[in-house]
Amino acid sequence: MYAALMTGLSDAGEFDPQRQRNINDYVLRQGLAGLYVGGSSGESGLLTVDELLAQQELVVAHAAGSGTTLIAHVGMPNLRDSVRLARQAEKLGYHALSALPPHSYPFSDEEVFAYYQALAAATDLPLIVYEIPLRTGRPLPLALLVRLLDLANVVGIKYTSTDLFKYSLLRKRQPQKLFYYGFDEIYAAAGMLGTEGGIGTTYNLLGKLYVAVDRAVRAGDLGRARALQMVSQDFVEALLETGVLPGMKAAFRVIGVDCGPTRAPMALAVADAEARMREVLARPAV
Ligand code: NAY
Repeated sequence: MYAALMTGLSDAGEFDPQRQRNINDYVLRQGLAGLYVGGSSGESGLLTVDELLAQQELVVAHAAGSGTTLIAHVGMPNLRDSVRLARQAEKLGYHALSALPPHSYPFSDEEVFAYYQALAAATDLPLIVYEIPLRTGRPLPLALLVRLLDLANVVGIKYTSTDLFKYSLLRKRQPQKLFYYGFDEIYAAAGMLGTEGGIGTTYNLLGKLYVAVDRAVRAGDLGRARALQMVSQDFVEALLETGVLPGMKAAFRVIGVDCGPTRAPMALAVADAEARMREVLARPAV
């Protein structure tokens, strides 16, 4: 189970190394397998490539010796930047890469395929492709996902879609690949169909909860899995009102992790976000 690591910013909205360390310190104590660095949860769509390169360096130095598996997300709107991030991640000793599909224009299936083919060939690192219609504007066809998983160096997929039938069909066609599910609030449902793990935003704060959900699913204890998943659902329901990332940062502030705001234009949707987060975090866990 991997936290899609969040990013520490200063009050003025600059990348803030100390605040990044504050987040890292907390997340590294959650008992997770590793970190997914520079993804959507890290506000990568709002950061510059230089900031993402600096964050990669900081996280690898901070996590050194902790036994944490590090996946660098390198999916940028253009292939050049993605390759630049991927090559640095390889040099720094990241264990794997992942990337959003090209997402700034309505790209064709062949453009998406060519993007992943070039990225997979740019380093020797294993690559995890990504299905996330919420970010790309369209679900990738099953046949394209099957082809992408056949590419050399591609070891698996981060699947962030509610289409669990397509998920199952893809697993059936690519049984040797790794499947990480990306919607935290329904992880157990995908887990029931079979996952190698999950990668998510709320794991930053509730990592231990997701480790427990995953264990319950694997043990076949569906009653416990459901009860634990409900805790995550209450939390995500509150986040959907505050805005997911701004609300997560409010929740971090509530528990004393100084992480700063989100980068504009991303902003809190409500004025009393910290009070809401305090209330939902005070509810008894299972
Ligand atoms: C990342 O950094 O790429 C992700 O974390 C993707 C996974 C998240 N999905 C989206 C659409 O952002 O963790 C989820 C999501 O925030 C959570 O399930 C709440 O809906």
